[in-house]
Amino acid sequence: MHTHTRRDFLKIINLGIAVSLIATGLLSSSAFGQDKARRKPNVVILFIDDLGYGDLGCFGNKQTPTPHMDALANEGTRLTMNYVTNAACSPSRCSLITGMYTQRFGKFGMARGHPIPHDHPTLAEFMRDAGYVTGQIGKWDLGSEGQGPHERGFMEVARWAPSTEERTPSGHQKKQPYQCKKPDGSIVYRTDQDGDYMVEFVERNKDKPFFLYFSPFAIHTPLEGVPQHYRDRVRGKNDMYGGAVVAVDDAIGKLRTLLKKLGLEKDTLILLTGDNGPHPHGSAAPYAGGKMGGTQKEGWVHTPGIAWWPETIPAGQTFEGLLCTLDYYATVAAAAEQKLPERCDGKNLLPYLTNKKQGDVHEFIYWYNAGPYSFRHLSAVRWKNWRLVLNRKKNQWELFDLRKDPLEEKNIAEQHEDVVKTMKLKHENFVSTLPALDAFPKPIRNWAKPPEGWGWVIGDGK
Ligand SMILES: [Ca+2]
Repeated sequence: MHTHTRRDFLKIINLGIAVSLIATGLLSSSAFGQDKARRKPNVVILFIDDLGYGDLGCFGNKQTPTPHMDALANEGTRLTMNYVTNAACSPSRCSLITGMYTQRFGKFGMARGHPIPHDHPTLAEFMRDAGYVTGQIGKWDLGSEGQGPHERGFMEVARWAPSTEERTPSGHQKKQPYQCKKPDGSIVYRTDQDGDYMVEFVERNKDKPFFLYFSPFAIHTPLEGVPQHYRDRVRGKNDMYGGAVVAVDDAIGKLRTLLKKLGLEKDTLILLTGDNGPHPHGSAAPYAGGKMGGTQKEGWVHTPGIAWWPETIPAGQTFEGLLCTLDYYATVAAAAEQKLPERCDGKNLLPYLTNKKQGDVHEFIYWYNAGPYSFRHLSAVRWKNWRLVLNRKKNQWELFDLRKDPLEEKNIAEQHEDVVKTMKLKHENFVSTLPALDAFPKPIRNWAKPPEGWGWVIGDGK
């Protein structure tokens, strides 16, 4: 009943928007007005936890079969210079959901529990207010208490399924986060459940524009509990990690199959990426680095990207321009034909993906962490083929040509003093635009989480 009430309300809201658009003449000049068969596009963001640049077949992986993500790449565009500006999990999610360099609101590093701005719409609030049904599945890991997905714009939130626990040999109870116990006592693998939630959301909302943020816990550690049938599909010994990737691919396959069945392929924009570089069992190839000990290298912040929107974004393309996940907000806003909020740092990718513009989307991309969690602080700049990074132990800037030296083995700062000077100056200028470290209160430990249980929280996202 609750759902129907809200849907009726939404119909009225949508009708109101349509009437006002017609009245102002906006609809007649829009893509929807020119082609009556065309509806406002659905948007799906597939944001995979710890997905490395080299973890997918379409990005060169030979061990792990990922046919569904490869199909998205073949039917869409691969983004080969796709960056997260603030790894790891929590700041990366804040970047995507706010479209802002998170340091602008005081989140200089991991800083779990640091609040996201109250006076700036999350992408979910933005899309809800644009007339979309907004849905979230999986891990949240951003904002402080009171800023859960169901409180910051997501109208339909999949509850976080309870984990099972087992007793270790030493007698401790240990959670099994990928093994979820259903009310009937049966066990379901969390990634399978996340895929089923995706199907439920799309089935429920197929007749209206929807925005889905799919952020599964996979392929984050612990590397355990992956069903054998997924592991069996991986070549080589790395089958627990690879099997987790295969399971994500199968979940995405459920979405692909459903979009095809419902005839929604041409009306749906999908953006896929990872929140940070891989666990040591994963692959950042051809780059080095990732989470744990690899946070100073390219592979921690350079993730695979795929943009898919049949008949709008051409099939089989590779886009090599520099871009970052801050651009996803701007791109989604453009797809929904909405004006971007003022404080967003990203740019609309659609002119680049449809070949109306060429080159780098951002001439420079910056990394700057400060405050606690210093072991993984990163100060770096990307420009053209260059990567300038502060070696924290030596307190000196090092320069690498990623095209010739993707593993960053040869520091060529001395041979290119002019390049170093330009990039250092740009980095200083960027840092000078950020607030002081002590301008915000310290993060609280009570961070926001999705509600626990089974099924959905359905409301107004407030
Ligand atoms: Ca992560």
